[in-house]
Amino acid sequence: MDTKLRAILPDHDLLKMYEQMVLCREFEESCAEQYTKGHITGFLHLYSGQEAVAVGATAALRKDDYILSAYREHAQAIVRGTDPRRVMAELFGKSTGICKGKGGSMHLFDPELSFMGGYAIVGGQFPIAVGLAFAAKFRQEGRIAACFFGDGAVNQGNFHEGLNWARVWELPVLFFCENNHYGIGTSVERSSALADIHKRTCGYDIPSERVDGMDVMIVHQAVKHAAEWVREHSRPYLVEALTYRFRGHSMADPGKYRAAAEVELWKERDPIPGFAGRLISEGIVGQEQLDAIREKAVVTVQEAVRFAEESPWPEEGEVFTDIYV
Ligand SMILES: Cc1ncc(C[n+]2csc(CCOP(=O)(O)OP(=O)(O)O)c2C)c(N)n1
Ligand SMILES: [Mg+2]
Repeated sequence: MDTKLRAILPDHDLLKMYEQMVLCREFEESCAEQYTKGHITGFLHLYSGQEAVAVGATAALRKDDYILSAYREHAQAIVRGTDPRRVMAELFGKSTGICKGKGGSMHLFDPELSFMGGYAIVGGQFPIAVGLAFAAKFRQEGRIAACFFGDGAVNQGNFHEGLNWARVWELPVLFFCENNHYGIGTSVERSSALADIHKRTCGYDIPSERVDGMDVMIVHQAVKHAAEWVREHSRPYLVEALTYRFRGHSMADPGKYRAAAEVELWKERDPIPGFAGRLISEGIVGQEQLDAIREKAVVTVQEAVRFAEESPWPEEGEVFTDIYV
């Protein structure tokens, strides 16, 4: 991108995006440690490598826009504003968790912040996003539903039904594909007849584009434009961001299906040092300030872990509350 950062956003916003990416990375790496210690159990899918996507996109949305995601969603919740302590406590299964410890890693939910989950069923978020957008349109609220999903979700019937109804009913849904090139161990090329995911919307007359998901500013600008378009026209739009997860699918995945050289190549495009380099070279910040931002993130995550450790387990009587029976 040739344009100077300051021409796009004020320093404060640029630094905030850097801060959020660093916080997400620290949070996820700490989760990995807590998992190996046995403090986090069950499935754990980490976001390291994909930070530019959640951060760039969320910053381009309105505060009351709905956000939905899949099960790799700690970063999306934290960037939206959920207290990292309550996210970590949720992962630990503690009563202070954002879902009282009953949802766990894959089912974060924070309706006060319009963060509507957290879905472990691949593609489970599509019909819900479409329904939320329908409600928003019906109530004339002017907000949109931003629906994050992986490349692995686009061969689900839900994806196609969602696109179809969003277009037929002219609903304000921003479909946002985080194409990290793999659904568990299967590459997009092996699972999709048309690997250019953004092109798949042509069957539903929905505009779309593909962007570099390792560049927070590119993601931000694309989503800003897309979200404005969705709001203005009350019509769906799809953005596909090309990204990469640095870790395995989940903590249980040794990742044997990817060549080490491929992973290394993508790590060279790590969105965090890449953005740091630009902030420095454009005179927006110095190395000392960047170090201080990292230090602050480390402390925030340490506090989140301590909070989770010290929090009580849910009471036995809680077993039957907040559930469908
Ligand atoms: C309906 C359904 N089918 C299969 C699974 C098993 N499964 C869990 S994750 C996953 C891959 C999804 O990949 P992608 O959408 O690309 O997300 P990523 O893990 O790359 O973030 C599959 C098939 C599931 N959870 N739900
Ligand atoms: Mg994927």
